[in-house]
Amino acid sequence: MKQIVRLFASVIIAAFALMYLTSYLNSEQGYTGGNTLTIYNWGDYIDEELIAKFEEETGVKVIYQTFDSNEAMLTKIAQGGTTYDIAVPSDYAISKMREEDLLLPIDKSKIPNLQYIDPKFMNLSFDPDNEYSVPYFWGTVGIVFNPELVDGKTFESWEDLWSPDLRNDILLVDSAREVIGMGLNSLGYSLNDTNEDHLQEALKKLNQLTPNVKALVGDEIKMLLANEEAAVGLVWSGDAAEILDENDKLDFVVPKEGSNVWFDNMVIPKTANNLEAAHQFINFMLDPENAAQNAEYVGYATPNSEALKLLPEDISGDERFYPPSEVTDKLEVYDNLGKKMLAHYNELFLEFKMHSK
Ligand code: SPD
Repeated sequence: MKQIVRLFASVIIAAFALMYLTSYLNSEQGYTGGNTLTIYNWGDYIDEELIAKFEEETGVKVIYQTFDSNEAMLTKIAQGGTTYDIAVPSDYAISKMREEDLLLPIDKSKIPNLQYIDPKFMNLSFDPDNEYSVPYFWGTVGIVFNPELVDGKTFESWEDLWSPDLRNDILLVDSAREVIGMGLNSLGYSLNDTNEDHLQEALKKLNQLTPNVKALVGDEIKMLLANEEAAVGLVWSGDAAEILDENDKLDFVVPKEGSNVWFDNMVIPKTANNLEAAHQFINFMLDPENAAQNAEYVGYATPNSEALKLLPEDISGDERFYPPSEVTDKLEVYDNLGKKMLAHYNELFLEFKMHSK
């Protein structure tokens, strides 16, 4: 009898362990069930208090996962096996996801707060009519520098990064389009250039930068620059805003040859499970108070004109992070260069990374 009880107990324990393991693996892979919402966003890109507020207001449980590049996000969603309800790709990645039929159309009747988005962020070329995406944050790419560590040097031009005085003193954001784009821009080429000679010239130019490159890093770039572990960084504008908030000795510029202006939008992947909650979440993030809280927390520029009015003037009036249209009109948006060319950009980036090791 004792043996039967022991066997029964072991079966029960094994069943509970299996249930726990399955639910853990499911949440790790973005599988959802019940009233849950699985979000796939960039790291450090939301005020987590807003997730708690959304859960409280709606009763929906959020499973939150992060990525560190459009390329990583695209690969994961394209390979299938995940059921993300929301993802936050950038411009060219949205165009690619539309092309590969990875997105569901947005039901705008469920997003009344769309009225607060400044029209200049709507109907952009990567998603005309915003059929598949809703603006989240936008920004530029530029140089953060610490005037005290660079002997008063200025960074008006990308070329300034190649100065021999900056040996082992530059951190680069670990992202293919940004780094290859910088190489192309430094030579006066478009950051969407597909001419093989120009791309090879850009790679050669970038390889010459390697003595100055201390490391290619992800979100840690903010902490490293704020803590003065390096004098200079190639960063996204919102990260720069956060760095300067931590250490006001530093400054941020967009070099004169030009740079990238980018847009990160919320989308609903085709494999989503909870469309109702996905629309609820998008609408929630567009509520002006929530959008302002989020923008103040993460440091990135909000496309929400009502939220902008709620931000302190020292944030909304800072043209380094909210550049006017006269400035952004001269910058380029990344094009969707097509599968083959995007893969080629990634290969060139890997070659550069191998060279800088
Ligand atoms: N830590 C959040 C970073 C988000 C940056 N998105 C910019 C994408 C530019 N293509």
